Amino acid sequence: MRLFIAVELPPEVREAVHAALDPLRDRFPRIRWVPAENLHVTLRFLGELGADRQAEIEGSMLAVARRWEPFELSCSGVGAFPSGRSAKTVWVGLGDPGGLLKRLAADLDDELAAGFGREERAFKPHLTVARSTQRLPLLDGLPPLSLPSEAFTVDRLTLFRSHLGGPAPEYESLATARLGA
Ligand code: 3AM
Repeated sequence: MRLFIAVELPPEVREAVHAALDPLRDRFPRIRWVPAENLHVTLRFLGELGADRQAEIEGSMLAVARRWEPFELSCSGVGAFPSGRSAKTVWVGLGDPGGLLKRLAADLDDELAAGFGREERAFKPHLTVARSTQRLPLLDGLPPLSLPSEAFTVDRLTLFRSHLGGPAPEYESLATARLGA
């Protein structure tokens, strides 16, 4: 199973982010835009693992979640990787003033290290919103976008299974762990 652990977004935030990107989507309709229902914050990609590892992952998620309390995040602008002029990935950044999301991802990484190794790449809080196979000037002359400004609450971790192969991946929620429970 192809697995990852993420923070889900409230449906109204997913829809608002998706709608805010309409002007950009109108300019570049042919790149792969992430459908609203797939928007999430990946905390840790686990990769292909046997179903026999699921209980261990859930145990780690619960151990971490118990040490935390719910906290707030908000959207903070649009960016692109590697750069706005020559982009393959477009993302919406997340305002995480206390660095809590980063610490949560690090806590999860520590908990998973013994069984699953460590994530080598630095954690950057974001929502991936579009992917392109070619590098394109996706953010050149960025049209005005009004991202949702209200904060939303991070109150659980979710283990997702990716089903690839369709026009967009399908993310199946396998388990959740509530922060502070
Ligand atoms: O939501 P984002 O885009 O941050 O890019 C994939 C996505 O992250 C990432 O896991 C999330 C759910 O699919 N992902 C896919 N393959 C990966 C890999 N080999 C990967 N992250 C790290 N290494």
